[in-house]
Amino acid sequence: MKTWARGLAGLLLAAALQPAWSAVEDGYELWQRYRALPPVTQSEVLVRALSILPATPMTPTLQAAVAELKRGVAGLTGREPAVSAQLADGALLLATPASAPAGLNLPWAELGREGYLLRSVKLQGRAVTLIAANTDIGLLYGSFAWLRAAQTGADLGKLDLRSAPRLGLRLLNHWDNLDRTVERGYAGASIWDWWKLPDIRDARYVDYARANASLGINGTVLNNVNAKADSLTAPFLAKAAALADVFRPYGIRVYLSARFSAPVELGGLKTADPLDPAVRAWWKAKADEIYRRIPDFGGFLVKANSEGQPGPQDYGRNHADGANMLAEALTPHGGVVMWRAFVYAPDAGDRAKQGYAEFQPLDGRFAPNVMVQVKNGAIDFQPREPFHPLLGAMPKTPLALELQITKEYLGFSTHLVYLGPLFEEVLRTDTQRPSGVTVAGQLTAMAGVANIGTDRNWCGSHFDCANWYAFGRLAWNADLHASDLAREWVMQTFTAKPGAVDSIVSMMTASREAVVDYMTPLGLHHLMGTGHHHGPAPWVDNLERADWNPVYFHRAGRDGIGFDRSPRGSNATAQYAPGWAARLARPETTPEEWLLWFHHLPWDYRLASGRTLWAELVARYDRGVASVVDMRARWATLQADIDPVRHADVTAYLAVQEAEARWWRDACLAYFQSASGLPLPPGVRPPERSLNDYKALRFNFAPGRGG
Ligand code: BDP
Repeated sequence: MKTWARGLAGLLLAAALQPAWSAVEDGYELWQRYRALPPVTQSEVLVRALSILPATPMTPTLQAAVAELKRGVAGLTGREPAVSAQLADGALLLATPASAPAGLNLPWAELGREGYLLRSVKLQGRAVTLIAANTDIGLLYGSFAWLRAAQTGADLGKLDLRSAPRLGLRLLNHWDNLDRTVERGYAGASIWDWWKLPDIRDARYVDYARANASLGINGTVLNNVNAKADSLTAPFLAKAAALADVFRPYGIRVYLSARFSAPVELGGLKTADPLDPAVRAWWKAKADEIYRRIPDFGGFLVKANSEGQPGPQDYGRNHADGANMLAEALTPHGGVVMWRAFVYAPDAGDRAKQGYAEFQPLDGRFAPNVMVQVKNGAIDFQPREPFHPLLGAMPKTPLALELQITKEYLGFSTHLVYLGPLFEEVLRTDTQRPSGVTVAGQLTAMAGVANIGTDRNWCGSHFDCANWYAFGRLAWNADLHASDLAREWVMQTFTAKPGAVDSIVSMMTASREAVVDYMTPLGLHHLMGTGHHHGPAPWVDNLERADWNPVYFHRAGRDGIGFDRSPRGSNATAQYAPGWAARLARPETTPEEWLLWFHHLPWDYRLASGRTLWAELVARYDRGVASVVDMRARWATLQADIDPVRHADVTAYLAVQEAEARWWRDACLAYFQSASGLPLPPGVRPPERSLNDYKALRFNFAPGRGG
């Protein structure tokens, strides 16, 4: 070979060995990128997916499953499998009990309506992979599971995997307004283009459905819990129906947030009293109208008598009266009501106690198709909260757990905070009602407040998509581990290179503890800026309602810091099961992570570390900042492993996060020092600016305030 030709061949070889970054690595494809696998894995996938043998009859859902398998295999291997009616070696065989070849003895009953089984078998002498389920939606979930297995290093020749969700309802809650603003949205505008619907159906709706179905999410509440009655008018129902049509093949039902006063606003009635026959008739007629348009409509989500929303208490009725009226209207159609327990009245004592106080006595009084939807903690989606005392305390009422995927209080979409560990922490907590029954064990449904918007990468940052992913996977199976989910997500989203995967997973798993440390360590909570919740503002004490002020929550002064919820204080601890109540009543037995949530302690109180409370607080703020510095350094080492565009995006975001973590640390220490009157421990860096400088900062146009 001529020298120049050898040179060229060398160059070409070098180019071939370089990871082939695609021009479209902008995050849009989420964890469904299906980029070419390394050659060895590629041939492994190829021999297992030479052809697809679909079940019959061919429904739209099955079509979606086959299309996804084709798309996935084509992307991963460069060769699209043929769809065939012949059983051949290397076939992916999609089977339901009706279409399965004779002689297959499978545990169909255990798969339920939505579960699936993946198994490598020999059938009539052929080596095939079975994707089996009782329904077409089970087959769709199974197809996604097979694609996940192919991308995350499973041995595709020895598959034997069975999975069925324990929770029947796994939902996203969109806090999207009809004008396309999004309450607590940090990823652009609402993806629902209400104005152009129902005629224009954005292609993005299909990709939204594919992403959700790949996780097993089977419902979506389209509009904000702070609802406008307009969402129940005929034009908007037509728009919701168009979305429902797009989502139906993917097993996703549409739900709406309902405004309790709609009979007055839309129906011209004088009252929305749930015991008034005319009001009941109005809701029945409305439900009938909705089901005429959306035959598989899921039901209503309701925020009532909370933060100014109308509700049954406006008429001297209780939450059960309100919820049961809506339930009655939905019952003939099989719909459900998800009635939120996020309520707190002004000046009614400890805000953390109010949800339990209003709802627990109503246990047993709700109609069977009502679920009470409870946030994971009793205040509001903080970086860390103890589990909500209602979880486990309403044994006669189906409970839905509400988690927030959008990071309202955790640095919006600019901070890298992987929420898997937060979700796992609450799901795994033993409620002791009775002992050994975890929060997950008390649930009927899970709802995640979505972080999705029109941003090209869907969630406002690449890493925030991992939170959507982790929520969906945990809603399907709460026994999964956050770190395993991070690994799956990284392998599908960024790279499968082992060292890089480990590095990114460790960044992700450390990130939740980091944000707790640099924002609200040791059980502190709600120190965020007024209204928008951006940045530190522990000094705020002038808001209309006491329980909107950070000073109400931390109570820092010369004598110490923390909210006394022990029996000597508000006695919120008594709302927990006796074992927990006894533990939480005393600071020595309260988990240190929750210490200042439950106790007001002197600054010289000694912690397990041997440090005083003041020194520990300072150390935690410092640890949080150090952890972000470490994340940044790790990410910098990954430049060769990640495509340049996304690597640069994350690099820029981490710089913002580090600056804001320092700001949080400095502003909080400056303020708490002014409260404690204590000097900083020796060697500790003083805050960069004066407390007054931090107090003077304003963020008038911070995102997420909604319309
Ligand atoms: C808080 C949000 C507010 C929501 C409210 C809710 O700040 O925007 O409307 O919760 O959950 O987290 O209803």
